[in-house]
Amino acid sequence: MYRRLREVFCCVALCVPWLAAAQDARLTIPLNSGWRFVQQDGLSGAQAPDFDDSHWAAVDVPHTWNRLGNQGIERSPLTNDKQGTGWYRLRFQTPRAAAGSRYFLQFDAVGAIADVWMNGRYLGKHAGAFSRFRFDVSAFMNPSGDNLLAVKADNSRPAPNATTQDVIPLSGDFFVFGGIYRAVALVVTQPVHVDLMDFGGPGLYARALDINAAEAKIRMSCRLVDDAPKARNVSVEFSIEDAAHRVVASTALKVSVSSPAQEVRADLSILHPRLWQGTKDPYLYHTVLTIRSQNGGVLDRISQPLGLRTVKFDPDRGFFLNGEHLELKGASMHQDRPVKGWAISRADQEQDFDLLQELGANAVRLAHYPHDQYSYDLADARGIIVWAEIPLVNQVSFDGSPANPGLTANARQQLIELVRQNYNHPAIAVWSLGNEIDLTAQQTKGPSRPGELLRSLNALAKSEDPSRATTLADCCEPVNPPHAGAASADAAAREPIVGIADTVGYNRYFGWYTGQFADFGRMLDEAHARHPLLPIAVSEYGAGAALTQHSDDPAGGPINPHGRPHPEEYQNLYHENSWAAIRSRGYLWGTFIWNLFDFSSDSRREGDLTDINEKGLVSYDRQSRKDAFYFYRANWNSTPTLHLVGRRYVDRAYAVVDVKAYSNAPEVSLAVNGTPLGTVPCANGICSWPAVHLSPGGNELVVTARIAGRTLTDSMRWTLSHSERIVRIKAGDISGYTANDGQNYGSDRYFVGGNAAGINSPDTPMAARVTVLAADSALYDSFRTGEFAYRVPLPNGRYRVLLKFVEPDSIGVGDRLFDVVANQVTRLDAFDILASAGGKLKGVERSFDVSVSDAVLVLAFRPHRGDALVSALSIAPLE
Ligand code: GCB
Repeated sequence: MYRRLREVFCCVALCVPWLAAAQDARLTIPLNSGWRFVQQDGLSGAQAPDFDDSHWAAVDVPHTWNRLGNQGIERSPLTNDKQGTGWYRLRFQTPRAAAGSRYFLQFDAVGAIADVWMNGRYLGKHAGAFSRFRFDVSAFMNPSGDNLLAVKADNSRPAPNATTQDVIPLSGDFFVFGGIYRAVALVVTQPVHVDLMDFGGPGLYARALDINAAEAKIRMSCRLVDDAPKARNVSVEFSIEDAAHRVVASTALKVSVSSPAQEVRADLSILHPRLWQGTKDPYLYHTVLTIRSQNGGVLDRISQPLGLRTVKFDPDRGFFLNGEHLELKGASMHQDRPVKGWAISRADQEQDFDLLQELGANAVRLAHYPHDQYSYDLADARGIIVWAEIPLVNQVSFDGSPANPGLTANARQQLIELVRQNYNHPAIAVWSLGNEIDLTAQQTKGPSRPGELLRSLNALAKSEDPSRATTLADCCEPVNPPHAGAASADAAAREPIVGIADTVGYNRYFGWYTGQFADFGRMLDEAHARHPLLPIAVSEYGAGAALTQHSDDPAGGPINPHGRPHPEEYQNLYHENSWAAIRSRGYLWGTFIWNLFDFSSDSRREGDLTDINEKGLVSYDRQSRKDAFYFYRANWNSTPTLHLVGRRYVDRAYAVVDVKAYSNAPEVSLAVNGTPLGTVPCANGICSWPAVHLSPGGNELVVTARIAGRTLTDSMRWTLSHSERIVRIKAGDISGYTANDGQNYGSDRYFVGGNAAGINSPDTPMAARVTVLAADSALYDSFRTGEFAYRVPLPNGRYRVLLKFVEPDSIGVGDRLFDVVANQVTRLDAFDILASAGGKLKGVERSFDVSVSDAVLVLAFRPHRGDALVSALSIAPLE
């Protein structure tokens, strides 16, 4: 009883520092407030205690000097993308502690290299922006009790001869924020303590040797150190507590400890163990290690999470948790936010996990580097399976040569840190060695050769943690014949990396960067056939979406993946198709959407944002869930979901529209302006009402459904600010256009057949773009071509049809001839754009009048020679 009371007391003591001090157990003092900061390259001498920092800014950590990513197509003046050095200084008092206490500085992460001084003396360097690191500062504390801590943080852009030249990541589609962007603490221990100098790890590790219904055998090991001059005997108590903190297993050993860290282990067993079962039951035990002196006093005590589970990857059947198949539906996340950058709070991380769970995901890829410990804690507590990774991204050298010893050492260090710091998290299923390390093909020194480094990292991960599988994310596996997404020309220049790790994830973007939606399933099947023994996952797939850019039909024009616009509706189409390809492939061990959140990337000028990758299902500020978020919610989450799609596209271009809702209801009813328009079944979360007629003015759309005995409703307002008798179409364009005369053209819509194309290909740089000679040249910059028709719904009546044409190709008169037939009557006969316009890239118009009597105008474009082509259609009533 006495002992139990002491344990309770020590547990309280861990949480309340002054009690801890009184008890002489470990004391963790946050050093987050009261820092001084300056961002200045080339500054020297700032580590000296008497350096004058009075003009520096007063800051608290977490902190970064960088600020990146804003709304709008211009970079905000508040942006700070400065990569270089920032200095931090903190004065603090030595806490009251027993004589002989040991002091450790603990940094949860500094971007990207930290040099640290205490009281003017150099403690050392840590290279790598994402891991926890510590210094033993016992010999550096000032006897006067006044201490000055100085930190130089350096996030110089990696380049040959830069300070970061051997620090991973060398590159990547994310910004490396500079500064002390996670917490700092001073840890005070007794001379006998659990080793804190173990690559930032907790010093206490546990793994299951065997788990069955009757018993779980757990091996606990710890690293003990005694910094006192002579060895002494201590009692090392290993115990396991259940979630209610009742001890369910324990053992104590008498150990003689001496200075170098020594490993002590014990095997414990839990009878009738309760498993950690993912979201179903994320039950957590805790391992507790208590070191006691011979008279029973607590010298050190730490606790770590313990979840009892087994994990298996099967090449044909996917992922198994505790022997049961579990379909892993996941998304990736980065760790940044507007203004705060990487200096995020626990509440931010909780919000991110809330959104992940609202989506219905049960897996997360914490990309592309170790995240804050708290994120892994959240995953443990909520039962989310984690893909954890080191920041080895895109390349292992600047010139394609194999990784040099410096970079190799850094990658190995960051991998050991990842594994040791996170070893005890049951949520982590797999260690990833890198991302798209096969991306860079022909470099100046020839093909990139990342294989050697990846193989050595794989062996290292296996020796650090034999219990977990490894993986890596591939972008560009060379295949023969090349699949639709692969750049075949440089395939030979890539060293194959698939198969180096135990499993693989494919990063693929069919219908975005490469190929068509339909290529995805085939590519996965081919990969599965090529690697029959390799468990494969989809580690990334995604498409950008801007909240303010919209399309009347996202299939109506090409998308420019690297530019603007990125209509929200395209992301919907992308995910509807991609998920359809993925969901049926039971051999995949997991799938991860790229990305749950928009994130900063300083090279991006896309959608309606600057410096942001907007493939998130949720906006950078977490305030807006994009429509595609609800598509997954409807498919993945059993919580009732009913969401009208397109609520941000309010001012509609067309009176006749398709209405769509995402829902997990079996059927949903729609009413527009109070008129019921029918109940439709929902398939794969999609419920559609084609050809809904809007009225001029405001339109109230309301959907209702019964889900699990509840009535759900959702509504939105769309306006039509012109007569339903006016239809203006910008052919071949995924987005609409307001002409110089104020007329509003919708994006390409009502077409049947043909292909969308443009005068300039989407990735033509601005300076190299050609323009059409016309009063409003933008109206001609896209077109539909081939043999095609438009079936335009219109109220019966008489209309004038105005068509706009341009000849984009270097062809001769007579090389492109086509008819335009309106409701069976030929209106343009063997029309020759070049001849009519008087030259290439010159706009030309033709108009004619038609009668509509069946509520539809069919305009057929029928080629005689070459392809038919039209740039814009304007249909307006005659009377
Ligand atoms: C990728 C990368 C990821 C990028 C993503 C994209 O394949 O792994 O870091 O952000 O593509 O959006 O292009």
